[in-house]
Amino acid sequence: MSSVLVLNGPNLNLLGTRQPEVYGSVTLADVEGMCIAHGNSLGLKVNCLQSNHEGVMIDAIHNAKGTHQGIVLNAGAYTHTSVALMDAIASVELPVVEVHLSNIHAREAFRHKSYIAPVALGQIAGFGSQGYVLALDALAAQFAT
Ligand code: DHK
Repeated sequence: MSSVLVLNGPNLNLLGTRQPEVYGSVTLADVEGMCIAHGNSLGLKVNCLQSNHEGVMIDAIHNAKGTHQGIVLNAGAYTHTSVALMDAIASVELPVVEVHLSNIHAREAFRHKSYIAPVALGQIAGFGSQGYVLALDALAAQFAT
């Protein structure tokens, strides 16, 4: 059975109460539960991690090599700043699907730039928590090829 890491970055622990008009009213626990259940339906084992710390996220990406076959990543604001996360993804050579709850391209200009996008399989943005489900579908399809 393939394993997928669902990795959420800074401030996503506050989902549900944080700017619900932007990020929706579902909590991180809801998102993670949805990912585990949808993963099950696809025959994927889903492990979830959230951290507010860039180094912890980098360690999690390194540790995913050999233990997971793909990553669903919402790097939060590190998306727009972190060369280190980009390098970590490039180093482990695992398929990564970049997810954003909001449509980052319809927001402030500084959110249009993603350091994750060049090293990701693809990007899903603007579909709220459904984006995580779509990302798991994309990885499952990738594993089947
Ligand atoms: C989440 C964040 O925390 C922001 O910093 C990003 C992303 C967008 C999201 O839409 O999920 O800019």
